[in-house]
Amino acid sequence: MADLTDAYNDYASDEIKAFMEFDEGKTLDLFTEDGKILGIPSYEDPYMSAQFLWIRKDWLDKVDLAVPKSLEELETAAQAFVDQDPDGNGKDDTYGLALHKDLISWGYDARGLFYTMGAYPKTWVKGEDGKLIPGETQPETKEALDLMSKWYKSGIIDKEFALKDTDKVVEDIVAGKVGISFGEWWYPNHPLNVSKEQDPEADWIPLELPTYKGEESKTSIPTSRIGDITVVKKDFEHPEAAIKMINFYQELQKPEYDDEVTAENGYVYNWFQPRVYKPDDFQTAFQEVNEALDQNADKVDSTNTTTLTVFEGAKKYLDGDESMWGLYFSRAAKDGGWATVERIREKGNVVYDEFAGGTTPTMVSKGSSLEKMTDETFVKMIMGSESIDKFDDYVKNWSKLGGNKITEEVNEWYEENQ
Ligand SMILES: [Ca+2]
Repeated sequence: MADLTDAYNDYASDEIKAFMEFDEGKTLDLFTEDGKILGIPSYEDPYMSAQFLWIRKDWLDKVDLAVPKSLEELETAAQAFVDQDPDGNGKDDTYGLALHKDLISWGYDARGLFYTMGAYPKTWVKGEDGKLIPGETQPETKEALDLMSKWYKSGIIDKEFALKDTDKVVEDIVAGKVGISFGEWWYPNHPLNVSKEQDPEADWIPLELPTYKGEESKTSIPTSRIGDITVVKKDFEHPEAAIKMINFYQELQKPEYDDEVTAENGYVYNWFQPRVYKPDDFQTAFQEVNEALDQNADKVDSTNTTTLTVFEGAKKYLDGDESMWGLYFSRAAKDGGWATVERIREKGNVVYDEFAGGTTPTMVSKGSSLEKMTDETFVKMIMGSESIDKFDDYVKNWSKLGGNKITEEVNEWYEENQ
């Protein structure tokens, strides 16, 4: 691959350079070897993956409980959602915490609960000795599974969770069967908006991860949410051409070109590869939209397309268009989803998943069977069909069946790339 260092330094626009600096150059560093830039990555704000929780405030009010701050208080609320008929229909038909068969997934899963307890299964966090450790085999993970098995017994976790996929859990959320879900900032956009449509009383609010043993909890976030990477063939005569194209496509994404950049005008390459996206578009939108709303402005002036979309939706919502609630409450509201992401960012309550090295050789040969063993063992332990005391056996098996080798490979990568 061609060395793009000079081309980048000489030709990349100030905006592209600002994109690369958004995460202090962390992502660009992944594609830099011996000081040479070999690829220009497009990446997203890793805080988009921050886990927190959504809870029904109207149910808390019904069972006469304050907004929970600690894990113990969350447990009390969740149990009340099981026992005290929060939907008031006289039937024993609600449960506490949304969960499904994939405990570590992309939504309505157990990541937020694990992170609350300092457990980081299926991520690689830096240990005290500076080496990366696999979260799934650590004692904190055992502790979290133990708590979940207790919650399964007490009905906080649905008895059918192991038979449910994300669609089924979403059905429960929408149908008013469950009052708490760990997850991300975008939930209001779907499915919480549908929950509100079904039941206008459904008042979902976001909360940062509860405290645990008196300490603030830290969500895991990836080192980087990498998209496409632009590279140039070695010995290509004009490596700067790639940089110029990146500049060009970035420029074209600006709202001022919206009328011009249409298929009729020949712009049919909207998904062409060298697009580098603004990593902080949601953060920028949140700030700009709130500044404009605070000043009662009718318009928002921005080169960030997301700002324009969010402002328009927020205005409509504030003028009474309920169909815009999801967009408003996920992206703009000061007590909404993205606002919670910003609070987590300000406090720095994150633990990075430090491994960004792709798939190691032993992951290729053993990774999927190890994951399967992990998933099955954890679900069995929660359901009580396998004792938590067997966790140490699980760790031994995991290590022996390829886990130790994978850990070595991951740390070899880390030594070369940190
Ligand atoms: Ca009920």
